[in-house]
Amino acid sequence: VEASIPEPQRAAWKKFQATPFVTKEDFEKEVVRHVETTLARSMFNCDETAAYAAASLAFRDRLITEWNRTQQRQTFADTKRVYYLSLEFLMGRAFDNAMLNVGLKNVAKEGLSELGFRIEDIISQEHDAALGNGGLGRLAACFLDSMASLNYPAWGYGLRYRYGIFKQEIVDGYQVEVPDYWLDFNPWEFPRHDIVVDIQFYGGVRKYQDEHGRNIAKWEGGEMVKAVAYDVPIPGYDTPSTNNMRLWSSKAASGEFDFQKFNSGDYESSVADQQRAETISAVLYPNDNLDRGKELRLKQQYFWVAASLYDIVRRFKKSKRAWSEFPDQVAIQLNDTHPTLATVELQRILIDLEGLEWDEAWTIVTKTFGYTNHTVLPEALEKWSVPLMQNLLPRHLQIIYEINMYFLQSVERKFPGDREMLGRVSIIEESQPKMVRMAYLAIVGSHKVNGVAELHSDLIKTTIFKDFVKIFGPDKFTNVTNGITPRRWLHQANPRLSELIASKTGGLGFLKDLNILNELEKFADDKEFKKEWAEIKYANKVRLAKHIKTTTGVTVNPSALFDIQVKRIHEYKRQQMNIFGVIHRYLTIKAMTAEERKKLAPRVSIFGGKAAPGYWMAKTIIHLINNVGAKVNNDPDIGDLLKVIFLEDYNVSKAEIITPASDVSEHISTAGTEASGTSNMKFVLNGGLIIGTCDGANIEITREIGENNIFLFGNLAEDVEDLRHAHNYGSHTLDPDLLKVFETIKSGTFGDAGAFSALTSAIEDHGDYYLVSDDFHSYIQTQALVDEAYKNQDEWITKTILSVARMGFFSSDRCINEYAEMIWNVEPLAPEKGETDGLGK
Ligand code: CR1
Repeated sequence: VEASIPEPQRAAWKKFQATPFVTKEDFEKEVVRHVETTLARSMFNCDETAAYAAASLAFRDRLITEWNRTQQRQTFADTKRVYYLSLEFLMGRAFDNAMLNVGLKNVAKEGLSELGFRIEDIISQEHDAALGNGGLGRLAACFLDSMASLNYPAWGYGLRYRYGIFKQEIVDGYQVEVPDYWLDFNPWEFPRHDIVVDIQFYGGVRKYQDEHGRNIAKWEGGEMVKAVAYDVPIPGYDTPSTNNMRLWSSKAASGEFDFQKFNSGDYESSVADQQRAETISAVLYPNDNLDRGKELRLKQQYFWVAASLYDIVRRFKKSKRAWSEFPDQVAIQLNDTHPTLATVELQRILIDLEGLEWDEAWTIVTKTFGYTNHTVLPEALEKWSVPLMQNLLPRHLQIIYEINMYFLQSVERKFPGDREMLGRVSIIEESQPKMVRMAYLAIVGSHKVNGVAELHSDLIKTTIFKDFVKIFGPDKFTNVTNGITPRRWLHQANPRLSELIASKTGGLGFLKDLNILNELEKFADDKEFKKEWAEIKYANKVRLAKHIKTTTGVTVNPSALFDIQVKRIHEYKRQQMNIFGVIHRYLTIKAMTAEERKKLAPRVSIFGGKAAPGYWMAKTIIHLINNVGAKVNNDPDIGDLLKVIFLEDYNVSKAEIITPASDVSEHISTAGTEASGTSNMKFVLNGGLIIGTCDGANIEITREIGENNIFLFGNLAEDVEDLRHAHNYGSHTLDPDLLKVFETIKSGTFGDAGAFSALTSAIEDHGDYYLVSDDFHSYIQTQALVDEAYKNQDEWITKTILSVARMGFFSSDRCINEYAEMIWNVEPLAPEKGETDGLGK
């Protein structure tokens, strides 16, 4: 490409190429330029919002320059790229992250200060990019950070929702949802109005034979919508590599049809068409671990998958390689089943548009894709109704049937005569209406399937995908335990702790190789170090206490034990068990003498998390937490001994304040239900202990940090089925302490007793599916152990230091290297030597 440009022209471009700023002066110059030109303001009307905008734009320009270089380098090297397809990217704020990753936070801090601003105030101007629900979306964000930091040539592909996850308000104890219109001003995205893809829906399939007698299928008619690309640069930490997250936005295809309508005076319906098109990328579905099967969701999925594949295929075709080399150039990871249609779409492109034979095409497809499963919960496993798909994507449904036919033929060959097996593993469920089982399609269309923690990966092999292990063999199934990026979840969220660790481990190297934390073990008994360690935790608790005061009006004592459970509200995560435990504690304190009360460790129970708008039970849990808080926090008998806080609108930027402030955090899902959990890792990495069940990544955390440093309780996954059976078919006696809690609720102590009857009757009358009663005693006892342990602060601090020292395994860098080696077969592409000149340090 470069050779085609004449030398003098090339020289001119080189001479005037954009140079990323490095010095404070250049940064300030850029900020002022953006204030005065981009924003058309001046020093006289530059408020904090404008300063944030200008400073971010200065960084965006810088990132885009590096982005361009990275893309050129990758194109030139022509090596394999990874494409991470995710309907959710829960990025949070970008500004602080960008400053830290390029190593210019101090430069920006001083520069802003000279211009009259405090950097903290500017950082807090930013609206979270909240394009996700919970762990699955945040995992995708951590992965992007790691892929860039490790110099992998990798792109994220997602949807540019106009509304991210709703904002939660608490009104009279109830959750109220408010739309999150976040695009008013977003300096981090880069619209690519020249990158537009036509996406087709509905219509029909015409089959005919061409002049060579080949059978041709053509998808015709229907509706067209345009997908417009928006690029968000993803800076790596301490490397110039800057990857891309491409988000698609839907727009009406203003084809002839619309103009005709418009000209014939049918203005309204041409506007309606436009709105219908824009609806596709309008809103993130606010469900976590729940599938609702709505047509618009399927439209979102195909729209995003088709645009992304068009882009990927176009890039591949530029290289003029043979199709058989596609899997050597492209690895596509399916983040859950949401993008599974991509396997079908690639098959369609290859056979219908590129003229490949079925088998040749399907070999390419399966070599290209990998599928990550994130849940075993039946209500979260995606299924699409056949009639719905027939209508929206008629050609894809045909291809799915054909994939299924060939697949079932291969099963039949392997297990002759096993008709039940065929029925069980069929991609099409023979129900009324018939359903397409997306997880099965994803397995058949991929070369690797992975779970996200060891227990979870074992469970999928022995339960929901058992038959597929028999069919494909065990090697197709693997585990990649989740991880988190230490850049955001240690360095950014807890700068003082990061600094202290750096001072003892020879600098910030641990942010790139988290195993270096191991060196902290030798300070676990170092008096001076422990003092500083404890001071930092205290300061973080003070910061959270201030946040609690300003947002709820409640004063909490920063010396009390902070017990935190923040995550989506879900029955399987068992916030209800936590609040029942809090009520039990309240009753216990009430029954104590003044002398007994003196011996008690004061506690603050902190909750946070959103309930899906249609999840009534989860909303009831929020209501109960708030009503218990209202009662307990105002009971003069109780004072500082117990406070109950519900933090409104839990999101990524609030997590950055909350996570460093825990003494104990709760990860108490029914064993076998939480695939991994990732906040458990964040809390431990920030010097908090865990109370948790033997579930998800808690098990591996225990293995790494040692069982003396974690409070485990409850029944094991292997016993859950029998317990549930006993509830339904045996005699079901409930825990007596739990029954006392229920009596108190029913007596109206926490307001209208009827409001909470669903919570108690789920346990008393409906089989207690999540084993709250079975685990309650063990939970309460373990909480008492927590109280005891906390009294010995010296030992407690040692435990937290040892835990942090042993958390190296949970870096998302380790995960990404595992994916790269076991699933993607890609190598990092390190920047050339001179390229690092642009870096801040
Ligand atoms: C799981 O519930 C896990 C994340 C990321 C969630 C959680 O335990 O940490 O995925 N699953 O792997 C999910 O959202 C749709 O499934």
